[in-house]
Amino acid sequence: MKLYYNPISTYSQKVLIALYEKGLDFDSEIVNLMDADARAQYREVYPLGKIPCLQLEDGHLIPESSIIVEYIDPMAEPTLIKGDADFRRRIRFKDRVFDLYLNEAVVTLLFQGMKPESEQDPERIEKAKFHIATMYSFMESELGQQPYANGEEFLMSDCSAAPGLFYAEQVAPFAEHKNISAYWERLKSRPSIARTHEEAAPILASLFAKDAA
Ligand SMILES: N[C@@H](CCC(=O)N[C@@H](CS)C(=O)NCC(=O)O)C(=O)O
Repeated sequence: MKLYYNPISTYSQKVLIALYEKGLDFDSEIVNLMDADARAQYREVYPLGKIPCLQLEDGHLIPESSIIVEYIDPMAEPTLIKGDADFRRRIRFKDRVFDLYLNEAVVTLLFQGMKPESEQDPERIEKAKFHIATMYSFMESELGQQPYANGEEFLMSDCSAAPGLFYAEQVAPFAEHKNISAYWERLKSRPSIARTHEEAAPILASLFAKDAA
């Protein structure tokens, strides 16, 4: 199987974390979303142009990060979506809200912050800040009771939380939230997550160098 992705893309990182946790072999192709030609070329593969997307040997496509994690989950340990139907629902719920209200909101702040102030959208910024504050309050309370998003074990919901928190350190610092900070230290120390940071670092460094030029 082959993963279309980019090391700095949050949704790609979520899938990479799951693949690295499981030690699965896969081919990969980096899609440069900043390049119009590369974007057009990738739309020939997946018309929506979204990454990540997993392509199977027979050419079948599996887009959408959560669906990819669900697809690979039975292939190897550790299992990332487990338990009875209600517990699995809880894992999926956290995966959803981390995607929609943490990850999306953090990326909005990141992109808005790259624009000159006159081109920023105050309404989008305000909504993103509201979503992040609400998520931080929810996470701080939940993580007071348990080390990982859904309890004692690292699961799909943690794969989803990590990429948002990675960028949140810059645009929505959470140092005052002691439980989230401890959770982030716990996540960062996992080899799967550290590896995604190492792979993103050179691309992020070159982006910021261009910004500074
Ligand atoms: N719901 C999708 C979201 C994927 C997504 O928005 N990926 C971003 C990169 S992190 C992307 O492909 N953006 C390009 C675009 O929107 O055209 C998932 O979970 O995979």
